[in-house]
Amino acid sequence: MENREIARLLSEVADLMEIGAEDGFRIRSYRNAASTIESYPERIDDILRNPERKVTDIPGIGKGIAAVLEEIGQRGTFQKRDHLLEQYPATLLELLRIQGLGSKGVALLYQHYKVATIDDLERICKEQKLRELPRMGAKLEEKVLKSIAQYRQRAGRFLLSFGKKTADELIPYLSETGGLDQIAAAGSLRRGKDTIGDLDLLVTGPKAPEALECFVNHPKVHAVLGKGPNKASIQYGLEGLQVDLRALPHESYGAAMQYFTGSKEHNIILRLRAQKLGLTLNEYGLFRVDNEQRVAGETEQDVYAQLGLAWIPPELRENCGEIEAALEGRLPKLVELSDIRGDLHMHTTETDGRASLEEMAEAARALGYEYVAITDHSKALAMANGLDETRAVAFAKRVRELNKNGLGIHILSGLECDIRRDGEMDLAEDALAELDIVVASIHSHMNLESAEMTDRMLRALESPNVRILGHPTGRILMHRDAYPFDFERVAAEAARRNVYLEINASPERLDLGSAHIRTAKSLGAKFAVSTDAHQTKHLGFNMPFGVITARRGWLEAGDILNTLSLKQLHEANIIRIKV
Ligand code: DGT
Ligand code: CA
Ligand code: CA
Ligand code: ZN
Repeated sequence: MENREIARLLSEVADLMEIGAEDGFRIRSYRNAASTIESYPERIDDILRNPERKVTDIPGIGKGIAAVLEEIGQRGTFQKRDHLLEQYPATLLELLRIQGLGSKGVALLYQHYKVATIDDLERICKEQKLRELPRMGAKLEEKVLKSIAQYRQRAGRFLLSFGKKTADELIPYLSETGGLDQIAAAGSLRRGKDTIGDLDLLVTGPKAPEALECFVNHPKVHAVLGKGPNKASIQYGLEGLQVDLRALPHESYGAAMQYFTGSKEHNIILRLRAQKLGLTLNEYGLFRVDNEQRVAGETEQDVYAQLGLAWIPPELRENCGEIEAALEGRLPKLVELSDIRGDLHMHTTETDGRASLEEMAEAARALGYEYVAITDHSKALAMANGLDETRAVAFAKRVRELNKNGLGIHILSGLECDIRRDGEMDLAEDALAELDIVVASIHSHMNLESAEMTDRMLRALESPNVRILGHPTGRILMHRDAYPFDFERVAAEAARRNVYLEINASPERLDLGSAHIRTAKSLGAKFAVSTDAHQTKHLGFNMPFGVITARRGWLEAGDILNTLSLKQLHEANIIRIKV
């Protein structure tokens, strides 16, 4: 079993224990183990099978969890889980994803009304029976119904990062067939959408039929949905992501990439344009209508060029003005990963990160960065052992010392300072003033009314020490929507006060998203693309998702703070680097 699957079993059990109101300490031990295992670099299965190794050597894995892991290794499940699944239907786990209920609410609904599925829950709300339960009311019914609608909308979608990982497993696997000319991902993955519905892969080459065969026989295939001479579809892995693979003739590769990259809306406009020019465009090529002669197809560049257009980067292909811009020669020169000179949001073991400052610095140096800001949490996040004023000031001093000796990369002393409910900074301004850079973020009281939330954020922007507004909308993809607030007012005010809006690159957030980025840019705002790394590997893994999101927001390098060199940051007086 893969680590990811083991982690899922453990965290599901923790969820069920929570529904059963079991001991919090034990629940936490399952959760911690799940998160450790999920990101553990070695396969737990391999360690279990090696008589010379012990899983208890892994930090955070005690004897109790070790026994559970042994059992999972032997029979794919464990006693505690079996026992819970006798008590509760597994479908309750899905109910936990509906906002507003929590484990206590789910337990109550199950005890009173035997609510076990989303459909049951919807019915109870519509029949106005939820409000009859203790501490629940009509307002909650409304909220739950709204949340159910949102849940259904996003069900069946997957994070972009998950699509990327899957493509990174399948593409090398298929390449091993040999005899392929091209193999690539198209669809929403190539456009960099924050979530994807399915994965679309294309191959060309003499051995493409063999690749299709190989594809449906991949060991992680959960189900084969269809297979023909030129196309196959599978459900991949436990999560069941659908993957479509299409085999095409070499001369159609560009046209097929164009067609299957989409978006559908972009393609519709493109086909209309072809028609106007007496051409017809499909996945096999661009053809003249009168004599059916092929005018383009082998490369995307040719297809766009024959339509009188500059090649349009996939991230822009959403029919949001990109075709007009291409026609008029005013496509933006989008920011690229190689433009990024540093990372301005990350955590260390000082708070809830997994690596030390030195380890993070070294990993960032290896990525070729010139600088990083270490931005641990502030004291309001007591669970994460957030920094108070004394620790923050001491940290700033420590960083100044470190930079004297030099770690091969410049360290900026930073803080991710909580924005309190009233918009005040969690730490006193004179302490914040000691730091090189302050990211201000909301981590609490996320259920305020729109007006109150807007005031809170405007108030936060007044702090003279805040340079970046962290994950500005608070969304968690497929879990939590952006909180309601007047985004345009906040973005305009941020622009006026020279506060940069974060594009948080962690794949669960991607916050700001592309629509907000475009709105903010039109209001004069500037941005920072940051990883919010909590361990070394996030630094390199997250950043491309942030950059692709920035590109979807039409951003150029000049819109982004961390494309500047340290010298430029210093000279522009954006960051007063303290020495
Ligand atoms: P997804 O999978 O929901 O995240 O989004 P896409 O964009 O990957 O959509 P998908 O997988 O249904 O199709 C891939 C691309 O193929 C799509 O972006 C455009 C093209 N395509 C698929 N079906 C149609 C269609 O009926 N008409 C047109 N014009 N293009 C289509
Ligand atoms: Ca797709
Ligand atoms: Ca598809
Ligand atoms: Zn953070």
